[in-house]
Amino acid sequence: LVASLEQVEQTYVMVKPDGVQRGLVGEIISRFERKGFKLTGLKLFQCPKELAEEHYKDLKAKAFYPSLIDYITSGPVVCMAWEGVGVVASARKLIGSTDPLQAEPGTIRGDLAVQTGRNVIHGSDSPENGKRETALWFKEGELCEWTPVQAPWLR
Ligand code: 3AN
Repeated sequence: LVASLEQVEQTYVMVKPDGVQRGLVGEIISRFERKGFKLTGLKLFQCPKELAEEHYKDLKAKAFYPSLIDYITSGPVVCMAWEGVGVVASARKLIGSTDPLQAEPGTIRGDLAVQTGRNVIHGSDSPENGKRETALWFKEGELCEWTPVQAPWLR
């Protein structure tokens, strides 16, 4: 099965500061790798306040917005760009519900988190936001387009 180019999506996934502090980076990256998606960007990054505000601009009116900005900028995050057919919805499934107590066991939040305000990971919620957020968090030269040479059946 060869994926047509239009079906290939991009998503932006980020290990939040609590995930980095708790030493969950390898575990989280590993779940996406094992699923079979293609990593096209990866960096450890201290997020400036302005970028956090841009990323979460749709939540500006929420009461938790100031604490959300403090949380995301409290320490380094791991930024990832993943590519693949259906990667946006699939990443959301791997991640689990926003409230970790509602997230199913087997998901990242279901297995590794308790509180909504410390839910370890972010994943884009639509293909459109996947593109927007990837462009927001990565500069062009930081992304890598590559073709897996030995295992084309993984995509
Ligand atoms: P998701 O990250 O699952 O897409 P959103 O987009 O509704 O969820 O929320 C973005 C982030 O805002 C969440 N990951 C979480 O860190 C934070 N957040 C959402 N709802 C709450 C809440 N009720 N209290 C505190 N933080 C929240």
